[in-house]
Amino acid sequence: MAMVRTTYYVESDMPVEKAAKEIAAEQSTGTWTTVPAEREVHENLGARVVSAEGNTVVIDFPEEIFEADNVPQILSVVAGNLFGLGALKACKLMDVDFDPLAKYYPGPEFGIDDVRKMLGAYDRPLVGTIIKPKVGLSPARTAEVAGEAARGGLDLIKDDETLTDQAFCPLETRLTTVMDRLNKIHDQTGKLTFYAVNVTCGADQIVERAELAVDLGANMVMVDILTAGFSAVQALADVKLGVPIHIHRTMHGALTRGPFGISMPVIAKLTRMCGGTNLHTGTYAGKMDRNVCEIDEARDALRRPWAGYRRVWPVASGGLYPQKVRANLDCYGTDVILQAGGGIHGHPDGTTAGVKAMFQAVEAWKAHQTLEEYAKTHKELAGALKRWGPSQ
Ligand code: RUB
Ligand code: CA
Repeated sequence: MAMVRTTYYVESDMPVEKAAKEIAAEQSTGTWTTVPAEREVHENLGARVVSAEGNTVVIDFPEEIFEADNVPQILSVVAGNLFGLGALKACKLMDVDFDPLAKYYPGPEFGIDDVRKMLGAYDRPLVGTIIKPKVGLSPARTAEVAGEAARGGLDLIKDDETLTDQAFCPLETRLTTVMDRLNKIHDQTGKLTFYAVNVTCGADQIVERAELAVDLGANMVMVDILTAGFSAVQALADVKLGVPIHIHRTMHGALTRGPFGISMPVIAKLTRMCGGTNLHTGTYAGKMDRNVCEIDEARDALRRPWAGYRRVWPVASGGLYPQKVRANLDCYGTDVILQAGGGIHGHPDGTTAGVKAMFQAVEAWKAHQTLEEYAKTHKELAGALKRWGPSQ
């Protein structure tokens, strides 16, 4: 019988072996006391404690306990009630080996290689931006900012996580206005720029909204995967939208930062299974909290060969600006999307200069030069250094 192996970090006043047994029971066939039919069902569906040492508990769940292509049900098993068990002081789902279930998932329609081909961008990281201010711009102003970014040679422009279809910037008008601008620039320069329009909404509407976006000319869509749910992305992958799906992880801190939760590598694996092409995985230097081991593992979960899926992009984002590029590229390498919002639009000479400064920081990294050296012949980078201080 194939097993889905899970690894938990556990803290409890009770011995770790006992805590492990309680988790295995609660999440499979048991409860706090024995019930008559338990013995009949335990044989086939009971979870087994593989090991319990220090704070690490490894539990195997039989494949049969899962409804294989139902992510909410899978999460209810491996990441459900256990977090509420009174005997546990900390409990974090660190890893899941989804191999027995992977074949039931569509995986991404587009991966790193497809996107590189579409952009004609090889041997370098991609550079993207989040339109800022994150909310409040009209469709026309959004398109202006997008146009300025595209003129700098940017690869990807995205909405922010809280912008969907509000009255001040309706999705349809925003999308068509932005794409109109980007298509004109594409015609003039030959350079494609993706626009990830945020189609996040309720389960009853998301497929329709994403299909409408594609019909209206979207070349990428974005979903807030944790607020919308993994199955929202799976539903989009199932209909084969024909465009890559950018995944924002807003709300992840509620799962990844505290004593109880789910680690980023697990979120990364599920995102890839469900069909995401880009996933925010954090920065090695930037404004958001980080757990370096989890970034490493999430990065690898997206890029390593796995289950025949396409390799997909980690996205470094959150407080990025040219001075933070080196630290991120040293750890991510070139198969990464570097994304800067304030670090591009806050450039003293504006958005186009901000994009150029980001690319110049990438070039400096490739050329093994300090930003200060490179800035001697690159004025946009010099402007960024003046604005945000010396290289780090
Ligand atoms: C970053 C931003 C994103 C963060 C979220 O803007 O808007 O929502 O990347 O964090 P800015 P994470 O570049 O102005 O800081 O990517 O870690 O989930
Ligand atoms: Ca944001």
